[in-house]
Amino acid sequence: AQNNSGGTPLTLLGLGAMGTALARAWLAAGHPLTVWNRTAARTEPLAAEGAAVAGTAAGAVAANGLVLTCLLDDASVREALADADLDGRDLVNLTTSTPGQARALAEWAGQRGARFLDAGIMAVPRMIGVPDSGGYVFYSGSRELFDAHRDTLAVPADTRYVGSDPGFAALHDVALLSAMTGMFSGVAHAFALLRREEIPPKEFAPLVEGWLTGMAPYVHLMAAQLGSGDYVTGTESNLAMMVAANATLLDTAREQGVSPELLTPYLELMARRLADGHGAESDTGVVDLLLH
Ligand code: FVH
Repeated sequence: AQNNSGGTPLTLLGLGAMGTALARAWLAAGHPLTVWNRTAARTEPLAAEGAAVAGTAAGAVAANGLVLTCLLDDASVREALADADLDGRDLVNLTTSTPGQARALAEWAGQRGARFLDAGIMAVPRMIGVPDSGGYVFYSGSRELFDAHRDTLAVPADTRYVGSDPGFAALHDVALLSAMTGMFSGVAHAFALLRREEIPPKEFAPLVEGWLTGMAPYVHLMAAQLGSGDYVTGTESNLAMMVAANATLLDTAREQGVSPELLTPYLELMARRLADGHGAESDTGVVDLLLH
C-alpha cells in the first residue's frame, strides 16, 4: 500500500506499458493519482493500488491541475483530449511525437488556456521509478510549468529541460531513437554475417557491445568537426581509406550470402562524399549530404 499524502495530485491519461509504470512510480512516491484509460480493464490493477479512476478522459482532466498524457501517438492524444476543458490546466504530453506535432499540440493547448510541456521518454518501462537506471525524460515548452512541477516530473525518471520550443523534446527524442536505429541495423547485419557459421551469437554479443562502446566517443569528434566546419583536423580514419575498406564489407556480405541492404545507404553516401573530393576528411561530411 502506498502513502499518498503530501505529493502533488495529478492525472494520467493512458495505462499502456509505459503509462502503468509511470502511474506506479507516482503512487509509490505518495502522489494522489487519477487515471483514465480507453480500455477500462487496464485501470483495475491501479485502482487496487490506490489510484482514483475516472470514467472519461474529460473527467480525469477535470480532477487535477496537472495532467499528463502517455498514449500511443499524437492522434490518440488529440482524440482523448477532444472533449476536455483544459482551461487553467498544466498539460504534459509524454507521448512520442514529431516536433511538428508537439508544436501544434502546444498551440492547440495554449488556445484552450493550458500551459504545455512536451516530453520524450528515454527509458523503457522497467527503468521507470528505478534510481540510477540511466533513464530520463526530455522536456520542452513552458519553463514556468517545468519549474512548478519539476519535483513531481522527476519521480519516474530524471528530467532534462531542452528549451522553450515545444518541439525540442521530440526532436532530441527522435534524434536519439534514429541513432539507435542505425546502431541496431548494423548489429543485425553483423549477426547475419555469422548466422550460418558455428559462432554462437551469445559469444559474439559481448564483442559487439565492447566494440560499439569503444567507438561511441567518436560522436564527439563529429560534433567538434560540425561545430568548426573543419572535417580534416582530428581525423584518424579518412574517407579515402574507409571507402576502400567498404568494398571489403560488401564482398564479405556477398561471400556470407547476406544482403547488404542495411549497409549500402551509408556506404553510398560515403562514396559520394569521396567523389566530391573530400578524401582527407572523416565521414562527418555525410551529415551535410543528408540536408535537403
Ligand atoms: N514502452 C516503451 O518501451 C516505450 C519507451 C519510450 C516511450 N514510449 C512511448 O510511450 C508512449 C506509450 O507507450 P506504451 O508502451 O504505454 O504503449 P502501449 O502499451 O501500446 O499503450 C498505448 C496506450 O495508448 C492508448 N491508446 C491507443 N490509441 C488510443 C486512442 N485512439 N484513444 C485513447 N487511447 C488510446 C492505449 O489504450 P488501450 O489500448 O489500452 O485502450 C494504451 O493506454 C508511446 O508514445 C510510446 O512511443 C514507450
